[in-house]
This record gives sequence, C-alpha cells and structure tokens, in this order.
Amino acid sequence: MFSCSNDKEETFNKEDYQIVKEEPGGEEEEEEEEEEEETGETTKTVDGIKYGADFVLFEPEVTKSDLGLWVKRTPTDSKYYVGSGIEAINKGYLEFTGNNLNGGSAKSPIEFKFTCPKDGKYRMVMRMYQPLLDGEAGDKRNDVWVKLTGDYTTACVYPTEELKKNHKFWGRGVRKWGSAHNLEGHVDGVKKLNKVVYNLKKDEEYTFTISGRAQGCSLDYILFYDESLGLSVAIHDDIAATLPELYRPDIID
Ligand SMILES: [Ca+2]
Repeated sequence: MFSCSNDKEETFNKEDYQIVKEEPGGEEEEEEEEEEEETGETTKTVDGIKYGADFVLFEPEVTKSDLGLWVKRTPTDSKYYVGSGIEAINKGYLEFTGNNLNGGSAKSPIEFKFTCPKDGKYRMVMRMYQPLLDGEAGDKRNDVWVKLTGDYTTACVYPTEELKKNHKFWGRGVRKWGSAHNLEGHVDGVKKLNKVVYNLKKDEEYTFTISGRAQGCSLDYILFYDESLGLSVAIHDDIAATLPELYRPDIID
C-alpha cells in the first residue's frame, strides 16, 4: 500500500514539474533536487540484501552458509507459525533447532555480507518469534549469538573488540512476532543488557554472523538502521508493525 501511493505521488510530481519548468536555466537545478529527493526513498536489493539510504536489511534465508541446525519454516510445514498479526514476510523464516530452550554454545553460524550505504551509527534489531510450548516461560527460546566483523568502531556501551566476538542477542516475541533488540555483554566486568550500535563506514563491506543459541528462536529478518532516523524499538515490539513498511523486506513474487 505504501509503495503504491508513493508511485502515484512520484508520477504526479513529475507531471507538475514538466508543466512548471519553462526556463532552460532552471532545469538542471530542479532535476538535481528531484534526484536527491528520490535517493531518499529509493531502495535496491542485491543478493537478497535490501539497501536504503539509511538502512540495510535482509531475511536470514538469503545466507550462503549451510543452514545446519536452522530449519526454514514455510506454510507447508506443520510447525510454521501463521499468527494473527503480520505474517512472516515472504511466508518464511528460520528456526534454530539445536541446543535447548535455555540456550547453549554457538552452533550453525550463518553469514551475511553487506556494504554500508553511508557513514552512520547503525542499530541492529531482528524480527523474532518464540515458539513456546504450553507452560514455558516468556524468557525461553528468545536468543541467538551475533558478531560483526569489518572496519568499524563501537557506537554503544560495548567495546569494539567485544562486538567482533560472539555475544548473546535477545528480545521478546512471546507466542507472537516481536523483536530481538538487546545484546548481553560485560563492560568492565559488569553485565550489561543494552542495544547494539555500530559506527559503520560508507562502501565498507561487513560480515554479520548469527549462530544458534536457544532452541526454537525464530528469525524473520534482520535490520540495521541509522539512528539519525529516530526510529525506536522497545522490548516486545513487532518491528514489522511498529516501524514504517519501508524497513521491511520486499515481497518476492
Ligand atoms: Ca521472512
């Protein structure tokens, strides 16, 4: 719905512009402005990675790594979660099937390579679901291991070198799609549960690795967004519902 109305607006703008521009002198200037405006909204998807001016996102299935203990759930699978809100984007997600409901060592790493669209401080969040059985507590099946390698510095409480090693990344999607939103790590020996933000550089390539931790933890997509966008993600938030549609994966026909 979002993109439909945007297309219409763009068409109308172009027509307006054609009627208004008469003087050849002003033509170039106006064109440049229009291009700048379009850059702000244009996205491209390369190898399953969606790039915007201020964000990068992807579905876990686009990994080129072996899935190992990750299982792709689709509607033909009896364990596929349909839910009552926004369904898994592209009707698919990855569920980790190793370890146990509390966690375990990092297993079945899946890698993602992306190139940063512009300098910025990027927060990383995921759309996450906990397939809890009856009686299981809301803090089970809710975490993975993550690390990011490449040329960057930290933009959060955790030291840069710590962000390059595996740490638990967790959140809440209690019997519904929610989000993984915080890291668990130590700063000067003190345990901290905080957001993770990376100071990334334009045109640099980064490798993001997710490994399985708690059994059942299910991921629909992963989003890196520039904090200057002013978006917020709180515990339990379903990011597909709380953030604008632009920050969701494109629907593949
Ligand atoms: Ca998905």
